[in-house]
Amino acid sequence: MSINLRTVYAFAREMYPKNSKELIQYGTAGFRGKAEYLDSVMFRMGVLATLRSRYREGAVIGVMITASHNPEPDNGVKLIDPKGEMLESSWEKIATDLVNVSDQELEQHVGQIIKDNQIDVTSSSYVYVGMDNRYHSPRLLKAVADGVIALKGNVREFGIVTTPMMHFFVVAANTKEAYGKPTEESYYEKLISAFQKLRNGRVENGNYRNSLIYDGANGVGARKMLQFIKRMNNSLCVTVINQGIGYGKINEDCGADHVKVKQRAPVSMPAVEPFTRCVSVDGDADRVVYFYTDDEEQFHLLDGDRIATLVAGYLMDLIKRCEIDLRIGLVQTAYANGASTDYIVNELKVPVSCVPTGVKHLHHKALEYDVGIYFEANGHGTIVFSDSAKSLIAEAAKTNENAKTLLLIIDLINETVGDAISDMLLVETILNHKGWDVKDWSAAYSDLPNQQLKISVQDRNVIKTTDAERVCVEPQGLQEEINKVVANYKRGRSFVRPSGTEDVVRVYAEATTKEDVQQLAYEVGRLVQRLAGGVGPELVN
Ligand code: G16
Repeated sequence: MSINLRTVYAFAREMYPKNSKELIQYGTAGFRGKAEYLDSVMFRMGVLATLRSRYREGAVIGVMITASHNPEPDNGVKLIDPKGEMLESSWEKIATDLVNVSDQELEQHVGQIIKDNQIDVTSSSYVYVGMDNRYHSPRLLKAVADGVIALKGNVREFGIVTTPMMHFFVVAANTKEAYGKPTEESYYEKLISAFQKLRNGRVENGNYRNSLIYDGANGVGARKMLQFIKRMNNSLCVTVINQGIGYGKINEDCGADHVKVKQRAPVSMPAVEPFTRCVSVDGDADRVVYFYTDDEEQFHLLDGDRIATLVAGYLMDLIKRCEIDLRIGLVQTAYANGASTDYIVNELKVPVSCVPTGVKHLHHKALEYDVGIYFEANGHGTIVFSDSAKSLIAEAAKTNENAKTLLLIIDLINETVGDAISDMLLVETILNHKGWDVKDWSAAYSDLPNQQLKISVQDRNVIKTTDAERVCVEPQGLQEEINKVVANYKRGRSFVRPSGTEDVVRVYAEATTKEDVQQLAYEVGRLVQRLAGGVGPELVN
C-alpha cells in the first residue's frame, strides 16, 4: 500500500479548510467548541487516529464525536486508546500541534509525525467512529472518516451511540472479543444479562421499589435507555423524560450537569411522589447523578461522591465475604464533598487519593489498586479490577456464592470508562440487594453545602493551579486572597480552576451553611473577576 501525503493536504484544502486562526487547545476530554469551527479539527483527528492505530500495531482506536455536557451548538471529539483509556497524554501534544498548523503546512507536518514516531505507513490501521445526536454530528463524523480514508486506514462507523458504548466497542475489538463483541447488541446483552442474574427475579426488596424516573438530557442516553427498556422485561421499570423528541435541546435545563451544578430537578420534571428515585445522565451518557424531593418539597442530590461511597461500602463487604484479600482504593478530585472524603477515610477506612479533574487522571490512578473505584462529584466514574483480582475472584467463585455475585458485578460494570447506564444499573443492584430507598442511601453522611460558579474572563489560561487543582499559583496573589476569605468560614473550602471544556473559570466552595457557602462562592468569584481579568457583568450576590 502506498500513501501519498499530498492527499491529506488536498482533502484539507478542498473540503476541510482551517477556518480559525485562534489557538485550539486540547482540553479535559479532547477538543471542544462551537461546531462550525470543528470540521478541520475532526478531519485531522481522523488522520491522527489512523496514525495512532498504526503506531499501536494495528490496534483499534476510537473517535467519539460529542460535546457531552456542553450546550447544543457545541461539539467536540474524544479519542479512545486501545485499552479504552483516553488518548495517552504524550499524544495530546501531537494532537494539539496537528490541529493548529495551517493547511499549507499540513502535508509536511504529518510527514514529521510519521518520522518522529517511526510509524510504518504501509501497515494496517483501524478506526471506530461514533457520534451523539447533535444535529451537526453526522457532518463532523464524515470529516473524521475522510481523515482515515486520506491515509488509507479502515474506518467503521457506529452511528449514534453513547461515549461509553464506543469505549466498550474499542476494548471488545482489541481483546479479540474477550470483553464482548464490538456491537450494540452485545453491549446490551452483557449488561442486561448480568443485571437480571443479580436481581434473580427479586425486583423489589425491603424499602427498594422497582420504579425510576430517568432524565435523558435530550441526548443519546435517552435513546439508548429506551433500547434497554425494550430488552429488560420490566426487571427495571424506568420512565424516560427528556427523550430528545420535539423541541427539547441537549442538556438545556436538564441532564446531569444541570442537576448537579444548579442543585435542582430538570425543568420538565413531572409531578411524582416524594422520595421517588430519579436519575439524570449527561449528553453522551458518561455521567450520572441521582436526586429526589422529600415530603417538604426539598431537593436532595445523590451525586458521584454518593455513588462512590455506596459502591465502596458494598464491594468491601462483598469482598470480605468472598474471603479474599484485595487492595481497594478510591479516587476523587477537588470537587469531592469534604463530608464524603471524611466518610471514606473514617468510616469505610479506604485509602483515598485526589487527582486533577478529568477521567484520564482518575482512571490512571485507579489502576494502581486491585479494585480501584473512581468517581468525580459530577457523576463521571467507574470501577476497575486488576487482572490478578479477577483471577482470585474467579478461583473463589468455584466454591463461594459471594464470589459468583462479584463476578456478575464485574460484568455489569463498564470498566473501560464512566458509563451512566451501567453505573445506574449497578446502583440499582446495590440498593435492591440492601433493600434501601433513597432515604436509607442518604443517611450514610450529610453533605456540606456547596456551590459552583462559572466566571468569564478574558483568557482562562492565566489561571494556573497545582496540588490536584486545589491551589492556584497564578495570577500571583489570588490564592493568598482566597485563603483570607476562606478563613472566615467554618469548614470553608474553595478553589478556582480553568475549565477544560468551556470558556470559563470554575469556582467551587463549601462551608457548613447554605448562607455561608453562597457568600463564600460570591467572594471568591469576585476575586477571580478582579484578579484574573473578568469580563461581562459584575457578579451579584
Ligand atoms: C469532561 C471530563 C470530566 C470533567 C468534565 C468537566 O466531562 O470527561 O472528567 O469533569 O469534562 O471538565 P472541566 O471542568 O475541565 O470543564 P464531559 O462529560 O463533559 O465529557
